[in-house]
Amino acid sequence: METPRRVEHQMTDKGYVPVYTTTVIEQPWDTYTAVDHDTWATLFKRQREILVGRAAKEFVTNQERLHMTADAIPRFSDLNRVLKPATGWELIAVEGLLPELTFFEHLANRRFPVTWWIRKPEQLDYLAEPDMFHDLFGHVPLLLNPVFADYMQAYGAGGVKAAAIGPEALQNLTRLYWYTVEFGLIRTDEGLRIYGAGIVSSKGESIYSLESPAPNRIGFDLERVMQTRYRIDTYQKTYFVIDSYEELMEATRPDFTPIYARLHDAPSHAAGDVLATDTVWQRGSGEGWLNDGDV
Ligand code: HBI
Ligand code: FE
Repeated sequence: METPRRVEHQMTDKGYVPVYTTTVIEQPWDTYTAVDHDTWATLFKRQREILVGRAAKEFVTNQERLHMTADAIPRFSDLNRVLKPATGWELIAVEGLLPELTFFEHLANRRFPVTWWIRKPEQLDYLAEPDMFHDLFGHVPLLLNPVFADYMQAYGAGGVKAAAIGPEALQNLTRLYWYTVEFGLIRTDEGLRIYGAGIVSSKGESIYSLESPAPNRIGFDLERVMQTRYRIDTYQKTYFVIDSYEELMEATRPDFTPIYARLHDAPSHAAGDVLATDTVWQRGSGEGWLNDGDV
C-alpha cells in the first residue's frame, strides 16, 4: 500500500500552488510502510554521517536525547514525552504546509507542526515541500535548546503581529525565518557549524554551505537579513552566520514595527549581494549561480 499524499496542488492564476490544510491530526503511525521506515533509515544514517563535524554539536546530542534513531520513524508522542517537560514545546501532526497565520499561531503557543508523511525513495535528494524527515530530523532537535525554543516562540508571536500589519512586514519576517531557522550557520569554538533545518536535512547543502567557495558567508544582522531576497530552488547564495542563539533571541526582542516602517522605503538586496556594511566571513566566488529566480 502506498502512503497517501494529502497535500494536493491546484492550478491558479499564480501557477501551481499547494492547497493548504489546517487540520491537526493524529500521526497515522500504523500506516507507514516498510518502504517509509526504510526511507527514514537511509536518510537518517546518511545525514548523521555527513553532519559529524558539520552540524552544531547540540543538534546531534539533542537527537540522541530525543531517542531518534534510524530503526523506525519516531512516534511524535514519544518525542513529546522528552520535549514537553524540557522546553514546553509539543509536536503536532499536520498534512503539510499551513497558512502563514495558522503556522505562526502554533509557534506562538509552542506547538511545532510536523508533516506526517515521508518522501518517496526517488525523492531522497530533493523535494519542493517539507516532509517528515525535514521537519523532524531538521527542526525538532533545536527545540530542546532553551534559547532557541524561546526564539521560535518569539518568531511565531512576531508573525501573528506581522500578519496584521501587512504583506511587506510578513515578507521581511519570512526572510528572517529563511536565513536563520532554515539556512543558518553558527560560529563555535570548533569552527563554523550548521544549525538551519533546511541545510541539515539536505546532503548536498550540508557540504556546500560550509565548504563551497561559491556562497557568501556574512555576519547576521537583523535588518540586513530582512531586506535580503532568497532562493527556493537552488542552494543559497548567501548564508548568515550567528555567534550564538542568544544573539538571535536578543535581535528579536525589540518591537519590529519601526523596522518594518523603515524597510518599507528601502530597496531589497539580491540574494548574492555583498554590502560595504557587511561583516564578510567569506565573499563567495559566485560560481554556478543563476542570475534570476530570487524571491
Ligand atoms: N507550515 N507546516 C508548515 N511548516 C512550515 O515550515 C511553514 C508552514 N506555513 C508557512 C511557512 N512555513 C512559511 O511561510 C514561513 O514563512 C514561516
Ligand atoms: Fe522547515
